[in-house]
Parts: sequence; C-alpha cells; structure tokens
Amino acid sequence: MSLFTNDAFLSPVLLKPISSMSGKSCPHAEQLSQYKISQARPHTFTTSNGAPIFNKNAVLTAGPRGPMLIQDVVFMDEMAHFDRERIPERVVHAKGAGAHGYFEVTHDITKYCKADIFSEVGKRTPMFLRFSTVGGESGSADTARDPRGFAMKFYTEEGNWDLVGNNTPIFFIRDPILFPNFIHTQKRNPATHLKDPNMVWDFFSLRPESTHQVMFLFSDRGTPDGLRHMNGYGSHTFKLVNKDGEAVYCKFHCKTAQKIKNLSAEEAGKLAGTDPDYSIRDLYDAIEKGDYPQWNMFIQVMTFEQAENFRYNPFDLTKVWSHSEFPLIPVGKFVLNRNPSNYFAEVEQSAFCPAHVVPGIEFSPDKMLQGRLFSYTDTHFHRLGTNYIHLPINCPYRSRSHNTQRDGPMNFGDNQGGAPNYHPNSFNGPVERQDVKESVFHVTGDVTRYNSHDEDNFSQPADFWNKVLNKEERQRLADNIADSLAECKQFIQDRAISNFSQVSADFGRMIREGIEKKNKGVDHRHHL
Ligand code: HEM
Ligand SMILES: *[C@@H]1O[C@H](CO)[C@@H](O)[C@H](O)[C@H]1NC(C)=O
Ligand SMILES: *[C@@H]1O[C@H](CO)[C@@H](O)[C@H](O)[C@H]1NC(C)=O
Ligand SMILES: CC(=O)N[C@H]1CO[C@H](CO)[C@@H](O)[C@@H]1O
Repeated sequence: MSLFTNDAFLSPVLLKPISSMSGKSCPHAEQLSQYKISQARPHTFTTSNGAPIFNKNAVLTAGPRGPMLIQDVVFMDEMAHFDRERIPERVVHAKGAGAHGYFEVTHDITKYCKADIFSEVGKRTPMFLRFSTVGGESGSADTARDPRGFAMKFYTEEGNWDLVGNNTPIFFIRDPILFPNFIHTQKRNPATHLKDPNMVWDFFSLRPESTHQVMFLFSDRGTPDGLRHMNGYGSHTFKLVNKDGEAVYCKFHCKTAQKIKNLSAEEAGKLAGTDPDYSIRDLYDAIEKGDYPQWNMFIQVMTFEQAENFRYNPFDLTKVWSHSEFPLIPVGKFVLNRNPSNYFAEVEQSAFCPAHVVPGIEFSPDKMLQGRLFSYTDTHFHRLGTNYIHLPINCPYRSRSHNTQRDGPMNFGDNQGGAPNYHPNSFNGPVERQDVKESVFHVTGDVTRYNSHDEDNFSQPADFWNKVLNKEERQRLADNIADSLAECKQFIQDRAISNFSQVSADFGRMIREGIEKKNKGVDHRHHL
C-alpha cells in the first residue's frame, strides 16, 4: 500500500508551488517525484518494530462510532513517537541549511601546519557545512539582518576538525562571560515575548567594543543575498603547529567564489514576509542543478614575536588583522556538491564544536575562543544527548574513536566491543602517539577578572567608515541604524549616538538626522 493513497494527503494546498519564485522546474519542487522514480516499488508499511500493517487509515474501535481500544498498538506506536518528535532547537543559530562537499589543498602550508588535511597539494577531505542566522527561531526569516553562521566540519584522517565561524571576521564582544546576556538582548523580551530594540541598543551602547561588528551588521553586508554570496571567517586567532613543533598564530578566511551579493534593506524586509526560506531554497536548488558553490580558503599568519610586540591585542575578537601587514596566504578551496538527503538527520543533528581540533591546529589565548571551548559540547549533551558524537553526521568516520568512553543513553554501534575500558592496561587497548603532542607554551600573569578598559574600541570602526565605505554605503549604514534606534528611549539613542560620533562626527550626525526624519512620520514613539 502506498503512503499516499489517502486523499487527505493530496490537498490542493500542499500541491501548489509555494511561491512564484519556485516554479515547477525548480529542483526542490521535484524532490518527491525524484523519490518516486528512485523507489520503483513502495515498501510495505510497518510498525516501528518492523511488523507489516494492514490499515493505516483507521483506529481500532468497538463499533463504527467507537470508543477505541488501547490494544491498537499501531496507533500508539505512531502517536507516542510523534509526541517526542521535536528536540530543543539550538539556543542560537537555530535557522539553518547545510550541505556536503570536499576541501582540496591548492597551496602547500606544511611549513606552518602539520594537520593531515593540509598534508599535500591536491589532497581532498570530505566536509559538511551548515549556514545559519543567529537570533531567530528555527522558523524565522532567512533574510533577517543578522550575522550568518558558517560552520565547517572537516572529516580528516586524524579526526574531525570543526571550524565554527561566521560571515564576519569580528564579533560584538571580547569577553565570553557577556555572551548569554548579549544573546538575551537579541532574543525576546521576557515579559512581552517581543523583539525589543531597547534591549538591543541599551547593550550595544553600554558596550562600545560592539561598534565594529554593529557597523558591519547594519551595512549592506548585514543582509547577504542567500548563503552562497558571502564569505566565511574562523574569526578567532588560532595556532598552527608544524611537524617540528614550531607554532604561529593564524586567522582563517574563506572567500566566496560566487562574489559578494547583498540584499537592500527593503528587499530583505519584503522577502522576510513573502519568502522566509529564501536562502535555504537558493542553496538547495543551486546544488541540485549542479551549480556547486565554492569558497577559497586563506590564512593570515603572525609569529609569536610579532604578537608580543603588536600595537593592539591580537587575540581581541572585535578587531581584524591588517591585510597589508599580514597578507592572505592561499591554502585551498572547498566545494559544496551534495544536498543532505534528510534534513533532521544531517542538518538538525549536526553538532559543531570549536573544541574539535586535530593535531597541528590549536587554540590561541583569545578569551572568547576559550569560552566557546566549554559551551558547545555542553549544549550538545543537552540538545542531542551524551552519545551525539556517534550520530553518522558527527562521527569521525575516517579515523574512528578508540578510547575508554562507554555506555550512556542511546549508545549505538558495538560500544567498542570487548576492548578494555580502562587505561593503562596490558591487553592491547588503544595506545598514545608521541608525534601529536600539543605545542608547549608559556604563560604568566596575575589571575583576576580583567576589564578590557584599555582596549581601543573605535579605530577600526573609523577605518571601516573612512576607508571601506563609499558615500552611499555610509548613508545606508546610518539610515539602517537610525531605523532601528528610532524605536528606542531617548537616553539610549543619545548614548549610542555619542559612541558612533567617536567613529566619525558625520556618522553621529547622520544617525541623528535619520532618527528625526523617521520620527516625523511616526507618532507612537516612547519617550523617556
Ligand atoms: C563566548 C562566545 C560564544 C558562545 C558561548 C557560543 C555558544 C554557542 C552555542 C551554545 C551554540 C549552539 C550550538 C548547538 O546547539 O549546536 C552556538 C552555535 C553557533 N555559534 Fe556560537 N557562541 C559564541 C560565539 C560565537 C562566535 C564568535 C562565532 C563565530 C565566529 C560563533 C559561531 C557559531 C555558529 C556558526 C553556530 C551554529 C553552528 C551550527 O551550525 O550548528 N559563535 N554558539
Ligand atoms: C555589498 O556590500 C559590500 C560591503 O558593504 C559592498 O562592498 C558591495 O558593493 C555590496 N554589493 C552589492 C551588490 O550591494
Ligand atoms: C572600550 O570598551 C570597553 C568595554 O565596554 C570599555 O570598558 C572601555 O572603557 C572602552 N575603551 C576605551 C578606550 O574607550
Ligand atoms: C566616546 C563615548 O561617547 N563613549 C561612550 C560610549 O558608551 C559608554 C558606555 O555607556 C560610555 O561609557 C562612553 O563614554
């Protein structure tokens, strides 16, 4: 019996193309038809314990009008599983899309890094990439003004390496203790359950180190046109180690080969209503059509001596490294060439973690990176469970794990069979490898909670304003900020403008004018 013999499934609403942009010829609209072609004959319908089912259209009842019987195990089997279908969505980056592909080395960087993935030019490593927005729920609009997550998982022969980045080289804060509070301002007000610009701008203006990222966010690049037309960045400073144990600091850059394309604020706003899954569909269809998106990977390298003497903290995530002083060094490319065959299994259950590194790639002292090393596995245990790393999308299938971790809920596979579950042992349990020792480094300093008060918050934002943006782009940036800030209390506006004026007096003035212009047309402002 086919799954679709019940006419209720064939409602005209479900069969209608979902929008004018998704005509019949688009690959996503053909998915079910393709399945039908691949599955020449339907399987027999079964219960979860694999027993064939006679009728899936009616419950077991005593007489035609009921009541129903608790011995209808076909019903109970179905309903009890349905009742548990949802898992917690990601606390951030809940809305996303993912795809499979490969990374290929194009340039030799073995003098900096011994990681297996970079071992020779031409070497290919399978990968999975998940893109996301940050603040919205899993049903929120793709075109929101928000950073985009750019999470890469490389299945190397020496373990999985996760480079969990964004489409911005910088971030809003430089101390991880602020992250949960910062995110609360991006989410819903606890009383009204509404997005609340007062929360957003209160926080931004109280933490002026956010200025750089806020300017990126409210510029044209804050609303990328889909997921293929934006760059990805590791953002943090990392450490690369070569086979002689020599280390350098590094940043990762992934440049789109499709070139940067942004949506205007108007288009992005309109699409948020008419086509909230704009980016997911664009990625799916491009890959299905064989138009495989590609990014080119580069590194910037800084020696320990350079870092020691640098004019600002090279581990400050609110700042970039100058490209003229630390030029981009080409490394490789990656291509996304296969859509997931099941969204939940491969995308929703994918779990990326900055702590997942491989020999040759290590951490810098960046406090934000250090804070993230704890957070991700912790959330994965909650979101997916103790054995989330055994799931096919997460498991290091090219190296396999051999260790003394055992058991836990939903342990699947052979649980490492009869191998000793203690170490050391005399029975050929797994042994250590001498050549993968972490690099040795020296730290000193008084242990306390350091305020980042001596850090400069405005020089790089001023460079962005003066040297990167042209006249029209500056105007759009000021207008986009004004549109959002206009919803806030006067004292928050004043404080934010005072901060933006440190970037450029013009900038502050243009935002002020934008707010005044907007207020003329609006009468429901909430003054102090
Ligand atoms: C202290 C700072 C941060 C903390 C505590 C933090 C924490 C988290 C948490 C708990 C998740 C949900 C993970 C999951 O459910 O699988 C997440 C997702 C994510 N974070 Fe962060 N985050 C921080 C900063 C950053 C930064 C600076 C970046 C980028 C450079 C970033 C990129 C991402 C991405 C891309 C995802 C989504 C991963 C995916 O697609 O599954 N985060 N973060
Ligand atoms: C997208 O934004 C970037 C950064 O502001 C800008 O350089 C570029 O010209 C914009 N492109 C389009 C097509 O809007
Ligand atoms: C930069 O911002 C930090 C954090 O908000 C603040 O403590 C500090 O005083 C600011 N630095 C300068 C030089 O204004
Ligand atoms: C230069 C300037 O106006 N900076 C202000 C930005 O906001 C912080 C936090 O409120 C103030 O302390 C600064 O004076």
